[in-house]
Amino acid sequence: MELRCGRHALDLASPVVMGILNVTPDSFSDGGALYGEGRARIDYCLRMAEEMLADGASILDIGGESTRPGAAPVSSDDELARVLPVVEAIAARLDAIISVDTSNPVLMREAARCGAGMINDVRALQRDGALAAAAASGLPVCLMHMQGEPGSMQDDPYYADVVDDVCQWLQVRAAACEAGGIERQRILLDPGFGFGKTLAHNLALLKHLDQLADLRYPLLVGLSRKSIAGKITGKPVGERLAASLALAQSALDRGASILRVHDVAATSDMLKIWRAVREAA
Ligand code: 8Y7
Repeated sequence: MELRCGRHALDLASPVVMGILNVTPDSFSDGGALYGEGRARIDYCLRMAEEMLADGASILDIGGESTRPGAAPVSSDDELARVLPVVEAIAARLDAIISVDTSNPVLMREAARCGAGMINDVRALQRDGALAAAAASGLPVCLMHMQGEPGSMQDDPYYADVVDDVCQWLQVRAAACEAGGIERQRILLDPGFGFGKTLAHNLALLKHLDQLADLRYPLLVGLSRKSIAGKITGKPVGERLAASLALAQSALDRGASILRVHDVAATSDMLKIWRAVREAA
């Protein structure tokens, strides 16, 4: 299946890697190393983007709002100022599909105008005006499940049946988006690992990801360096690569199409092996 992402086409017949490019000052896994000022910050982002593309990323996900539990909210103006110059610079210089990680309808419109090819919204277009902005952009949208809001989502997550609940919720959101003018063929779904979920919830969602795949929308998953890896291995964020690769491979086996990751080179190698085994006689 081919996804139209602005001026690019994305072939999802085989799974692909989405590289994470955080432009927040407090991104948890890189300690905000990306954050600088002005030209230096944009040049740093360009180098990171180039490296991720060379390492095998098909999509770059650029976000300016940290969704880490307890992170400070960012104003719309600050979010635009962080993200747009980077989208613009990458779109002008690199042949990349740029995904913009935002819940902000103003940024959705502006990013589409600057050359973004996808919208990734952890709030599944529930903010006022977001659905209309995404519809007008003509771009594919990733609808992610989250229980609660980033500040409090890990306090006491509860589900009657996490797999059924998440599948049903995403189906309802997808239907609302289709009714609002977003064609079915540009909708992607994501169970939102770590967003209002205990370890048991995350593991159940991963084990039964095929049930979400059965809804017949392409699936995007973000498992890279997350607490699920930390809780099982006891390792800190910087030492979760092997665990993250194992999680990603489990997701591939159950129908994931896009892997949202920090470690693009390692994930691309894993994906090559996975593909070779799948295509073997
Ligand atoms: C996800 C995500 C994050 C995810 C999608 C992190 C922005 C936290 N996680 N977007 N964003 N899916 N679609 O650890 O799982 O990267 S931020």
